[in-house]
Amino acid sequence: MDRTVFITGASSGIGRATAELLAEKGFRIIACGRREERLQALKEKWGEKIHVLCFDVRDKDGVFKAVAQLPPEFRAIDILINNAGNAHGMDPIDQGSLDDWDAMIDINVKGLLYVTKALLPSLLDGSNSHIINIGSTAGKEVYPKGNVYCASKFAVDAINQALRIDLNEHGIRVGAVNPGLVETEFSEVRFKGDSPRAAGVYKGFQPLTPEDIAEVIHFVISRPPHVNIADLVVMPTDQASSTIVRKDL
Ligand code: NDP
Ligand code: 8X3
Repeated sequence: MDRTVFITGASSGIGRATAELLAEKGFRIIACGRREERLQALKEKWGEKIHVLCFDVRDKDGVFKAVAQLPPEFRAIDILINNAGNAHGMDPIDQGSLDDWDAMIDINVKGLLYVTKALLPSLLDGSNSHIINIGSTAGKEVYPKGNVYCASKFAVDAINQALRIDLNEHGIRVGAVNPGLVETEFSEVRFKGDSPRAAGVYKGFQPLTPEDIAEVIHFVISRPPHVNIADLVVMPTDQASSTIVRKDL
């Protein structure tokens, strides 16, 4: 197995677990994020299979420069996993912070588009290329105070469909994996380092782990070339919808 996977947001959570699982399965990984030391730790663990690429997905020029700097052995990308993203804040819309709104639209939507655009020449060159977009149950159902985060994930859903339509004639597979509640640094970021509040999100029920989603992503990318899993929702058993979670508090 020598396919090359470009993963954004590989420094933490779902992206890191996916980078680790795919490295173990023999894929070559381009591990992206802003926190270089975390990505270097991945490289130290997995060696030559990992190439570290540090950039902020909001930085349009930085994205294209980073991709242009890939060494020859990592230039032919087979699989793009658009995973980088976060929620910033959780407020009723009349009290929302404009900076939080900018962050979510700039990272989750525009950043995903920049990375995809930068990699399309390589993906179009390949014969079995695949794009996986990490959406969310928040991109299927709006929940109270989810407003702009949900909007950003609804946009990911639309972009996932649009890419599949526009790239159909090129034979590129495009699909989304939409997780429900996964315990990662997601809520730490959303609540700006308020750890007790973040931990509270996952109390009283069994959330998904990042490894659960990594396994699903591996399943999706290891289907035969004629099989495209277009849109997949994965929730903890204790979760029935964005707002209905069975808790034993
Ligand atoms: P984490 O906070 O653990 O990981 C987020 C990753 O995104 C980090 O690696 C971070 O890297 C990267 N990232 C964030 N902002 C930027 C940026 N501006 N430029 C480059 N990279 C960035 O959260 P998750 O693993 O949970 O989130 C991963 C994806 O899964 C997100 O798209 C999220 O919306 C989605 N998701 C999460 C769910 C959950 O319950 N946890 C459920 C459904 C979807 P760094 O900070 O080093 O740049
Ligand atoms: C993350 C899932 O429900 O916290 O996308 O918004 S949720």
